[in-house]
Amino acid sequence: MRSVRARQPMNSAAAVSVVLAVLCCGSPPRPSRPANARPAPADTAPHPSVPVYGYRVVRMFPHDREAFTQGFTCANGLFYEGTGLEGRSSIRQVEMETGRVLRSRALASPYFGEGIAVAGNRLVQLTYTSRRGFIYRADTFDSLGSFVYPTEGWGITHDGHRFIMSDGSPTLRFLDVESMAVTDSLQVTDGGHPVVGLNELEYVQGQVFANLWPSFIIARIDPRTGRVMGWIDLRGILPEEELARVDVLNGIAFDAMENRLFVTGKLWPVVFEIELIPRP
Ligand SMILES: [Ca+2]
Repeated sequence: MRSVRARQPMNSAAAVSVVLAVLCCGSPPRPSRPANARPAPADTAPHPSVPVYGYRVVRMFPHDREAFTQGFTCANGLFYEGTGLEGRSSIRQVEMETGRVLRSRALASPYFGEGIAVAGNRLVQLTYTSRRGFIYRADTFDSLGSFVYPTEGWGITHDGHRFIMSDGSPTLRFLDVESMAVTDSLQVTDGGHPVVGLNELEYVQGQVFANLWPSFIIARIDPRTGRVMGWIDLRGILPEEELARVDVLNGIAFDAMENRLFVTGKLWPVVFEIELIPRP
């Protein structure tokens, strides 16, 4: 299954049309995908009763076009990024202003790197189908061990007390920060309907932001109830001419110190700092 995502980068234009259909019609055609591909959020019709946000680009930062971004976060004035694909997976410390990789550590095959989160001086990295995660010192990337979990690994974030992880289904799981054991789980719903495709995560001021694979849409989730409290629509953030060269939106980072929100994606040329604009 992992080769599907590796060898068949998602067609962003197709995803946009799917999401557009969802937003406009509520009953979109299913995209043509291999039977074993990950689920699309075609069943995830943003509920009209919750706010929809557009965006304003505040600033753009360089991003490595070769980085198949699977995890993205912000700590200590730096970006931390996890990249995927077998043989190309890594964790990175990145200087915000320049995009320069200050430190990196490769993840050996056959592991396929996925989401990352930083808690204190620990960086946690998930893998796609191996059901094993890795723990590193966030400052040196020295190994601190590994842990196992019962599902695929997609996204992970830290809410100050627990890790929260996704596996592409509507379920978020909560992990104890010391034992890394799953202690709780939650179904994410919108208008009573499960929300599939939850991918890269970021804890932002009491909510879990999750970008939905494969789309330009972010769900704002109440981590107490699982309910979607709002949708962020990032369609149009990349110029048309870039869409054929990149893969999907897959990175949300929040700088809690300066209240800055960043997004990027797989093979994207830039990181966008954005401000959310409520739509009437
Ligand atoms: Ca993140």
